[in-house]
Amino acid sequence: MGAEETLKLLRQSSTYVSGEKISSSLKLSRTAVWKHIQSLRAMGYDIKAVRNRGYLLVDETAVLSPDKLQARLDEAGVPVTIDHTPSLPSTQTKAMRLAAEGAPAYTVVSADEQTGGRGRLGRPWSTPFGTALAISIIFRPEMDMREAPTATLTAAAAVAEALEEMNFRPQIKWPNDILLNGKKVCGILTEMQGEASRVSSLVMGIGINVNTEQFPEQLQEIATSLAIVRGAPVSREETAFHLLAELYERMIQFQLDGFQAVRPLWGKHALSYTKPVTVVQNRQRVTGIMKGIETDGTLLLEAEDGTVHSIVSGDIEGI
Ligand code: BTX
Repeated sequence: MGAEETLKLLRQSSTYVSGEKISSSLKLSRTAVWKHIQSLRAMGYDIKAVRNRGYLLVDETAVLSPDKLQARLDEAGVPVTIDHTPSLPSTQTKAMRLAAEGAPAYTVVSADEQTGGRGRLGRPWSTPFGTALAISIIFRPEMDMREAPTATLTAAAAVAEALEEMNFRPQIKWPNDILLNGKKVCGILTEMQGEASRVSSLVMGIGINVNTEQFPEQLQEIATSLAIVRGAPVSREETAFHLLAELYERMIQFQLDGFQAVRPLWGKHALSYTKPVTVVQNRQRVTGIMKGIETDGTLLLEAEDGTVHSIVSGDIEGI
């Protein structure tokens, strides 16, 4: 409670606010004010402290305020409900549990840090505290499990559109990587629950590197962030807003008119390859020229001998 009030006072001032002023306005001891400043810093707020002057809120770009984000989405008519926690093992695991317990569509689980973030096939996904977006959204579409690949492509198109709205030039690498300058800035994980072939819930997990500056060694060559590309910090809240608004709109389009309605957008952002690529699928490798995707999301590869392979899932090697 006191931390929120302290933050309000700091936001209202463009210069330093003295500790005395905060403690008298909020009727708190100087020690309590200091503790609130420490907890705000731990949440990612950049607060400068100078003796005899007080405290100054320098930069809020690192912080995602769930209340402000929710208010902005409400105002824009995006009917999602944000369920934000500072630290979670994985937003995806929590969202899958909530979905199984009956949570409504458009529940958005988010976190400032994931300690066990996961990608496809059990691969790890890195989400250091306060620098990235980790979001999992529950959808309850009327769809068949076989449509799952196109739901993932729809999410990829939505992410690319959202980043373009923020003046980036994203490229989609089939099926679900979003690249900036040839490096991965976002990953998408789609998981489902259902009976027989009907889907009862579809949970989309999206991780975007927003202000990450230093990646673990094994990612340095392949990963980038919005801040690295822009050369300046980028607001996580702004990024989350564009992402959720786009994702909601594109998923509605997908449910009403199918993937064919979203496909042109996917195509607009898709990386096109002139040289042959190798796709790894269940430890099998197929090399060929990419001929685009089919309406069900499968990748078409024309091998050297002219045969065309339809690839349902896999990873394009390199690039
Ligand atoms: P993927 O299997 O396509 O990619 C995983 C691979 O990406 C890893 O093996 C590693 O090489 C690389 N990688 C890991 N972390 C990063 C990173 N931060 N930036 C760039 N490359 C990285 C992609 O799986 C799907 C990722 C979904 C992540 C979201 S975050 C919210 C939700 N919660 C959760 O646990 N997962 C999803």
